[in-house]
Amino acid sequence: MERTFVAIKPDGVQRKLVGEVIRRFEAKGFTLVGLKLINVSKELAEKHYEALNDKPFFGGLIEFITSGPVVAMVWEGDGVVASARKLIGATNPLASEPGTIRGDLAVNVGRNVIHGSDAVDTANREIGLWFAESELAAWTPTNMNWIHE
Ligand code: DAT
Ligand code: MG
Repeated sequence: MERTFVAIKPDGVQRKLVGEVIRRFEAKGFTLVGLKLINVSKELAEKHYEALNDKPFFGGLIEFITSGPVVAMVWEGDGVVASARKLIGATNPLASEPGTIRGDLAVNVGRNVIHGSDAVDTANREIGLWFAESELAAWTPTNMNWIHE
């Protein structure tokens, strides 16, 4: 089953949006298989955002993501990687569609509440970076037959 990495950034935690974000993923029909609240080290932040290390905003991004606790999650489901990106919305919240998390809850690209992996291979890399295998729980929700035919 496909998995993706999702993180509620320090702004989302400070703004008490953790429940709101989890509610949306649960209501959609995805399954939570990993969850922890952590202060992110500079080392982990830099590895996570490695692909952006030549961008002018990289320093600010690392400072932001390490500025307070982050809720790191792994969600499971058919097509969850691409679907999570749709639930999350465009990177710039002013361009995100209403109905998306960023579109409904944010206004600034540097305070866009949530991260979601952008592809299946990225998701696997990010899950491995943030979680030990022993921190992930494989389980089958009892309502599965009411979500999938
Ligand atoms: P996304 O988080 O939608 O996958 P990304 O991977 O391109 O977007 O960038 C990672 C984060 O970096 C993004 O959520 C917010 C920040 N960021 C991206 N572009 C930015 C910009 N032009 N100015 C400031 N921060 C930016
Ligand atoms: Mg990205």
